[in-house]
Amino acid sequence: MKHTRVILAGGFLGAGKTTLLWETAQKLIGQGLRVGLITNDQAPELVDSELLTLNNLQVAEVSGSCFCCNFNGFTDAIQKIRAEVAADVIIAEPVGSCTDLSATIMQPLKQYWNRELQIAPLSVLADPSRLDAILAGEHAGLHPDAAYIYRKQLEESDIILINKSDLLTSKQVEDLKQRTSRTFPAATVLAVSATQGTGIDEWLSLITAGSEAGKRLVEMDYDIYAHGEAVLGWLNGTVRLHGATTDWDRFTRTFLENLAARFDRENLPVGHVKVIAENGRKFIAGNLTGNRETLSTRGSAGSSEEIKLIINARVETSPENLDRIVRQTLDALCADKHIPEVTAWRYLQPSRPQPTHRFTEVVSSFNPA
Ligand SMILES: Nc1nc2c(ncn2[C@@H]2O[C@H](COP(=O)(O)OP(=O)(O)OP(=O)(O)O)[C@@H](O)[C@H]2O)c(=O)[nH]1
Ligand SMILES: [Mg+2]
Repeated sequence: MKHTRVILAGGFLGAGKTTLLWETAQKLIGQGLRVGLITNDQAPELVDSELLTLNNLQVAEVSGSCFCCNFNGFTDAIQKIRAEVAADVIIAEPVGSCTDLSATIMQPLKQYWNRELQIAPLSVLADPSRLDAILAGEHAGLHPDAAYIYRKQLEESDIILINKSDLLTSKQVEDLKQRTSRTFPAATVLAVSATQGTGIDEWLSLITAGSEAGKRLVEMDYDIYAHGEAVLGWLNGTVRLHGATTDWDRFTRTFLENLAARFDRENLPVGHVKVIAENGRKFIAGNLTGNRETLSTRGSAGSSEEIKLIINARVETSPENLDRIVRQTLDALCADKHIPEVTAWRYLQPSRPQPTHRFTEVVSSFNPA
């Protein structure tokens, strides 16, 4: 069977991975290529998968653990997409709190899947405001061990994509690129905007030019890494709301605003809170990638008597507290107007990463003809 190119697009929670997957898939499909996407999370019921599927993209999901702790689940997802759409390109988004991907994914892929797959360089996205703080030796509002994960993701990357460059002036972009290159000299640094589609062609050219993939392994302290993940409470829930006719755009925005106000008031750093409200094929998606100022929504779910709401929250607090805050906020908003029917609800603390494979040497990227 022909080679399928597999692109791993990592990066911390909220860096813009799913947005990049969507935008890149549109570009590649426009060029006549068949594209498949793979999402990943510690638990099922993913906003990301729903969002991409609603946009008519072919998505496979690995949920229940990260790619590195379920390498076979990851390669099964690759096989499934290859069988279903004969994909020319597969773009995979690992969990945002996951690192050590060069040792646990890139090297095993090169070692065991070299005949079927063309493995692209490890690309890691960074949100400019968090990146700016990390480069200054700060913690970007995160627990120091979560900031350790952020730094390690960049350190092991082949390509660093400074995303959301539309929020910066060109001088700020240049300055950030230079500082990033100085701190992570082994990586190629590009600026992109996943929402505007800029810089993506340059990134794809670099990938298709046959640059080396998984060029280096980095030292990783699994105690710090595990703790950096464990400080995050994780909640994935799906709820159907029935009741009075409601403007769901306003509802979703208010829900996120109330959540943000509560997290800010209680000094709980937000990794990423994402919500999608679906009214048939109409939907609104909302995100919170830090304090209340980071709140954004897009799309429109219109008005109706019923909605499906998926909530994925990653916040630095215990999962029990996160559950309490999300439930209380939703209940208060529903009041006596909506009856919430929970169809799935899980909250957890990510367990210590135990990768299926962990290579200690770099595998040559040689691709047989
Ligand atoms: N301004 C701007 N916002 C962006 C860009 N890319 C992503 N975003 C926003 O950043 C937020 C997070 O985007 P996602 O694509 O969901 O981020 P992610 O990395 O997939 O997040 P996780 O899956 O939770 O790790 C959303 O509000 C996006 O609209 C960009 O290029 N510019
Ligand atoms: Mg995502």
